[in-house]
Amino acid sequence: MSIAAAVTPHCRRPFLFTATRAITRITNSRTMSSSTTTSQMERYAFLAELGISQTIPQKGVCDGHTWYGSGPQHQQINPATGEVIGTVQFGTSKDYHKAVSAMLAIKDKWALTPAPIRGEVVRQIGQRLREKQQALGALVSAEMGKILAEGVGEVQEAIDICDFAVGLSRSLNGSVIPSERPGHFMMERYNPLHGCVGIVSAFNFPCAVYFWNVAISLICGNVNLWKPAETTSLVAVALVKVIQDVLKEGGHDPAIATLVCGTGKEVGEVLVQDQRIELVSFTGSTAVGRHVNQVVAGRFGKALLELGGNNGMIIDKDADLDLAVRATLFGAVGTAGQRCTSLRRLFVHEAVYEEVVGRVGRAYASVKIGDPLDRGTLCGPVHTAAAVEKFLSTVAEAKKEGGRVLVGGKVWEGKGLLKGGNFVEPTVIEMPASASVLEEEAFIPVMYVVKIASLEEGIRMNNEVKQGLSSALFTSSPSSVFEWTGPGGSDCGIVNVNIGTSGAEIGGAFGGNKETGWGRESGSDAWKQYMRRSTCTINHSKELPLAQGIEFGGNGTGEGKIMD
Ligand code: UN1
Repeated sequence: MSIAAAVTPHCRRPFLFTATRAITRITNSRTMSSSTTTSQMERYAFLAELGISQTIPQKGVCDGHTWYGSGPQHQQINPATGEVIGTVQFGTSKDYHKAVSAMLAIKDKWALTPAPIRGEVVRQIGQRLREKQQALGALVSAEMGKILAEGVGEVQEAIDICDFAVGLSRSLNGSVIPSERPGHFMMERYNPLHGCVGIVSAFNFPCAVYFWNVAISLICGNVNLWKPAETTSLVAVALVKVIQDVLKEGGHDPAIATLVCGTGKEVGEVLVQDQRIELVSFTGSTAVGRHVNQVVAGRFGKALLELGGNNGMIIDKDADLDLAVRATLFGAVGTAGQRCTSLRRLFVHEAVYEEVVGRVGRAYASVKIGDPLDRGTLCGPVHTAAAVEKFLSTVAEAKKEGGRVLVGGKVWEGKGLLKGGNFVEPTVIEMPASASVLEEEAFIPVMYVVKIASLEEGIRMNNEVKQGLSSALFTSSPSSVFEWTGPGGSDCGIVNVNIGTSGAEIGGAFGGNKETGWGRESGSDAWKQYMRRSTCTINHSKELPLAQGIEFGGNGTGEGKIMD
């Protein structure tokens, strides 16, 4: 199908992604003639509200007491323009050890603080995030490249998980279990971990994913060290400044949330190998996650993994196509295809295939590519120049495998300041079902469309890949809903119906199966991973009966006998 044929008049309304909260205008015009220091200062004025200097390098390590960093200076780049937004002085492994020592010094005190008091601290942090939401959202947008609505929405996700954690701090429920022995009481208790928690996060959600971990881990009574992605270190510095202000003003232990910006080699690797880091929560690629998993397992630590997704969506013949097309657009184009949950593989029933492809083409045509800080932009840049290369090689590979580019397929050349940006066209490629490119997750706005003859074929193709994060089915049939969500349905951690693959709420456990790593973060009972679980049996009788009816040495001979 050609692009012209792909454009049909069915698209009734513009596709706008807007955060649910009001968005303040951050920039005015994108017609600046040259990037003079003054205009740049004005464009990034929101940094001042976050205590970030555009000219003086930020220290990238915080042990709660002081900010330092003796590693190299790292320039933080706006992927839409190539401008340097600021500089962060990275930490070394020596700096890392200093931060861990600070955490160890206050670990026990924090673990003994009542959970609802820990919750109050997280409540205050959430409140401060609310006050700084617009500025933080703008920084996320400028440094990561996602559009402003999504940057602000990401901070909202952090606020939401803080609220969730506050409530949780008054439950953290264990259970009472009936004992088979008279005068005995059994219960499960959850205590803080003995060791520290290390959080290694990715560039694409530089704020929310950290908070999924730290908000929950804090109320669970743990001390935490964060190693953010190198390219989003400014967001990390800004967020930890917010947290540290709250902790210091409230007289709380400042080393419960430490930060070490740095490279994976210098800091990440040391963290993963460090016996004192009992839980490593890692978000990133499957390749690196495999390594993290092996190293942490080798020292019998706990690894919580959030790795690659290769998410599929089925549009069945009985689907509401309006909803399905809107969900397709947000899933595949939102965050320029750089969510773990982004839609990569669209399976469309042959009965509605032509119509869906037409509507999708029309919807894509309405997407404005541009500066993510500009209102109206729906697709910002990809995060790095390497991602542009990946885009080009992926499109070439897909074509080689018989793919037909329906929409996009090229690098997008920005004007003015945007000339320095990493832009590509959101792309739709029609693929034969057998193509091997369908098996790989490329973190770019490329979506493959495959025609299917039945729901069963769609489910089989959805499950055929090694990853298992998110999936969606559009249908109006109740029996299909139960087939899809049941044992013969999607094998993913997120199984949606009539909503897209991305944009999960914080209340559910977030994560995926198979090569996505089996981790669950955020809501539901994900908190249990941040705690040490004990089964406690308490004898309040004057006897010592053994379980399973065993009599052991009761007659003084030391011989045991199993009772009938
Ligand atoms: C990620 O891409 O790493 O469900 C997290 C979503 C967001 C979180 C994505 N709430 O798309």
